[in-house]
Amino acid sequence: MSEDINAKLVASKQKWAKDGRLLTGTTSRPEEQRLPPGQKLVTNWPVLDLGIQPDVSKDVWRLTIDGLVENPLVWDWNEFQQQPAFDDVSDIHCVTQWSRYDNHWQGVATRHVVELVSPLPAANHIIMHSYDGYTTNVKLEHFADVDCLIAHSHDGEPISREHGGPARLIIPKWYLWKSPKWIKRIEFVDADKPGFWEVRGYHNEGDPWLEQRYVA
Ligand SMILES: Nc1nc2c(c(=O)[nH]1)N[C@H]1C(S)=C(S)[C@@H](COP(=O)(O)O)O[C@H]1N2
Ligand SMILES: [Mo]
Repeated sequence: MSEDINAKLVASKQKWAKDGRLLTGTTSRPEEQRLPPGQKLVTNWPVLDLGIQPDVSKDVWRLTIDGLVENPLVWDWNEFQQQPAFDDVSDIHCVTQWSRYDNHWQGVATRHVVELVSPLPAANHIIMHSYDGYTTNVKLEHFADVDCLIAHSHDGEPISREHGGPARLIIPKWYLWKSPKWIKRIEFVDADKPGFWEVRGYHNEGDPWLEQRYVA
């Protein structure tokens, strides 16, 4: 991890986790409700990260997909663009309490990635690594969900550098810390490994409907 991460910001978020801030104690998903418990709707799009926003131009960008797979691969930007296009509209929910509805994402479906690389039977989790040193972990089945993608565009515009451009993951069913910006490597593994926030008190999964913000 780079040393220029914003240590103060990390420490204060870690304290929030420890104190269980923002928890409302909700444990079910009401059918009619769109806004998860404890969230507030926003129409802007806040920026949250470790304080480093790597400048990854498309000509140096590479995405490595490896680990326990039959066909590991490295894409440059052109190869990434040549993959079947996928687009989807989803809501985003950040653990710091804001939600934003109807985000239109365009990119490449994670299901397509899984089909291409062909995971070995032992692979059961995904570790995602970013250009700023950030990592986060999800189960393979969650990574491969129908609404997940490696996105290059948001609401019709290329994803800006501050929001993780040129490409970031989008895993809409989890809080947004599970959606790494500036994606660099997608690693298939046979044992779960908590990522940056998961070792600092955040929940290992992160379902907004179950308020899986922090570990109790
Ligand atoms: N590479 C990277 N991805 C990251 C982060 C980060 O620090 N680095 N922060 C996470 C967190 S905690 C949040 S809430 C979202 C914020 O995404 P946004 O800035 O586009 O709103 O990015 C997630 N992905
Ligand atoms: Mo976050």
